[in-house]
Amino acid sequence: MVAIAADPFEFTFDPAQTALIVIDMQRDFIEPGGFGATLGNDVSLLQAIVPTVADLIAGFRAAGLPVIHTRECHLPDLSDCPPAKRLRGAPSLRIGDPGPMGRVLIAGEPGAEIVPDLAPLPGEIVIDKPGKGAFYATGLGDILAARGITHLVFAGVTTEVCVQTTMREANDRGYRCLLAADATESYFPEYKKAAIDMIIAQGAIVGWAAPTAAIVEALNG
Ligand code: TIU
Repeated sequence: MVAIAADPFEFTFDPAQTALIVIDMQRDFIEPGGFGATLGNDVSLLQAIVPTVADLIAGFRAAGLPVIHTRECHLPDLSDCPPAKRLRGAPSLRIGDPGPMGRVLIAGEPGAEIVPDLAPLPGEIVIDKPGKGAFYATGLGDILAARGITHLVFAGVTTEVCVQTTMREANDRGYRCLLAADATESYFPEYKKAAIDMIIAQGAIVGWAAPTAAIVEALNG
């Protein structure tokens, strides 16, 4: 077992039963002209964590542990995109509309790809998900069960939307969940802080949080 100094208390795990889940580090959320920007957000905040997420991924790869990437995106015919999602609010472009990085949030379009600095290696698992949570309507649960994974480390965007939703899904399924606090970001810094506070409150009611450097050192130290 390995131990990491974490909030609200030490996180212990067997590396052989641990995987990294990198949530939605896609051009559509991180680059101008994509889904995040169409919702009115400043994407530069999210760009800033790319090197830290790269360090975390490198640490898992160096330790020979699984790296699982997710992408929020929809089928080209939008059959997996509820109208309640597509018609929400007043974005400048809706899901499926043509934009500067292809059709917004559609699988196979340039905007739905993971940013080049964090590109999955051949053989790494990539989960396309229609919802905010990575367990909903995907094979993630079966993939983790087949590999005997019991502990999950999380990174990616955005903290209070897809990352928190997925951590809550995982927590309810019995996984022990650690968030790499500097490898996740929100368009709203106050929501990032609030999400982490909620996750670790009440004795890790959803999970733990620790810095990337501590996680990488524990894996490879
Ligand atoms: N809008 C926002 O903050 N997030 C999303 O729509 N998806 C993810 O968090 N990936």
